[in-house]
Amino acid sequence: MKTQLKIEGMSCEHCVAHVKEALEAVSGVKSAKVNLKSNSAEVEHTGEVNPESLKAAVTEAGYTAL
Ligand SMILES: [Cu+2]
Repeated sequence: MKTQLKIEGMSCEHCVAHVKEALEAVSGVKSAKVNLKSNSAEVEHTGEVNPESLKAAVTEAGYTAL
């Protein structure tokens, strides 16, 4: 499964790495592609992952996910 997220609050590649790490730490997430220019993330995960938990991980890392 794939989930697209809008990410707010990223300003540099460090932020991108931080968000990617946070998303990939969620159990059931296979990979996350985070794009600074489009302020978005594409997360590939198993069906057991609730999109809300992806947003929560981004929030915990200090950014905003929509
Ligand atoms: Cu940054």
